[in-house]
Amino acid sequence: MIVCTAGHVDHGKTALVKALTGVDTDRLAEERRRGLTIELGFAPLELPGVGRASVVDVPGHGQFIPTMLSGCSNMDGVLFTVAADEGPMPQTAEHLDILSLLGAERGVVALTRADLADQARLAETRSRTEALVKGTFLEGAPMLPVSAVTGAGLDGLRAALAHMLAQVPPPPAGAPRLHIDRVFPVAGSGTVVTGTLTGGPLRRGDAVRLYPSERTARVRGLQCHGVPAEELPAGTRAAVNLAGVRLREVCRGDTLAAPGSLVVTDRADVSLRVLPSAPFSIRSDSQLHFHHGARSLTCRCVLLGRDVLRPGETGWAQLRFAQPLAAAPGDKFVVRFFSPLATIGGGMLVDLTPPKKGRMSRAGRPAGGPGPGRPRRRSPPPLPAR
Ligand SMILES: Nc1nc2c(ncn2[C@@H]2O[C@H](COP(=O)(O)OP(=O)(O)OP(=O)(O)O)[C@@H](O)[C@H]2O)c(=O)[nH]1
Ligand SMILES: [Mg+2]
Repeated sequence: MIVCTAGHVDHGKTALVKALTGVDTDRLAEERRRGLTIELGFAPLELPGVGRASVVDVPGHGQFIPTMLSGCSNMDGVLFTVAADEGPMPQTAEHLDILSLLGAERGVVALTRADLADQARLAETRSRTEALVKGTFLEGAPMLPVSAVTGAGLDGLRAALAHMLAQVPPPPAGAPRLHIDRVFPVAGSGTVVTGTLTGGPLRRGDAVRLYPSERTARVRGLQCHGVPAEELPAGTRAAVNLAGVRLREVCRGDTLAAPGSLVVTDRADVSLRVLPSAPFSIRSDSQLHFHHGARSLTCRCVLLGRDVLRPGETGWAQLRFAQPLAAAPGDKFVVRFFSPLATIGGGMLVDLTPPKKGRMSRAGRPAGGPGPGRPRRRSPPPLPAR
């Protein structure tokens, strides 16, 4: 099972992961020099009654939101941090928005750096955090003061995380999928990719496909946190040694999946929700950053049946991607504005092979049909419940 961290820069995510697991997930020299997480970090977490879970430690700095997005796209639960001595900050709210858009269902809130806050400050941070999470998946979640320096509160946090993961339903028995977040060579073994395995188990010897290139490869070896395995279940961090693919033929953001299980497309009809807190509306034909799994693309957003989608509204749109997208219907995504760079909304991919729809379809007139006056080829289905 996967727990991802979240929270503003310097709010003690990495220090807390180290205090819980013994692993310093800031492994790059630049990260250690700057005291800043830049890349995703990974650590095994032993929890009473649960066994071994995996922590994905994400960066908090606003500049690294795409990396944060790639780390939290497939989590079972969230370790949400707010520094007790500082309280909620901009990326506290932005990470919460992103997690909500990605469908996060459970989490634990750690009020970190509690040794730096007196009782009054702690109470203020608690009440501001409660106000922030009201109406989200974190409303009513355990909120625990902790210190990575003194160790105060860590046992209670472990128990809360174990309780949270005990609620996670068993993994599905479908086709395996892994959004690739790292690619590296291993001397004598060739190409290794890592990611969070979802959808179904992966076995040594399995034939797999890399998307969107649609290259075929074979699983030569598997590891979870450095431990070799013949088979890994969905919901684990996986390192996959691939036969039949060269290092330069695969990159971060690609997806490894069962052959034939994903659609490669340049457009999708989506249900799109604009965050209530979004500073702007989305206008038809806007250019947006599109985030799905570990992949970031650019797209043009054609609103269907309207010219503008305002903060708090949900509507139908056709997204036209500048680069190929490999996905399955029902996948979640997040969109961000170009300038200023801000998370604006997200939603669900509904139809990955739609006819092209344009301005005409906005007025409920022909969509994709060759001539004016033709009936719409397909009207959007009713919007799913929020
Ligand atoms: N006193 C005290 N300092 C802490 C505690 N936790 C973290 N710190 C300090 O806070 C600073 C930031 O900690 P990090 O763990 O790197 O914060 P982060 O949230 O991982 O930061 P990013 O990954 O860059 O977003 C460091 O100087 C830590 O030593 C704590 O519990 N008590
Ligand atoms: Mg960090």
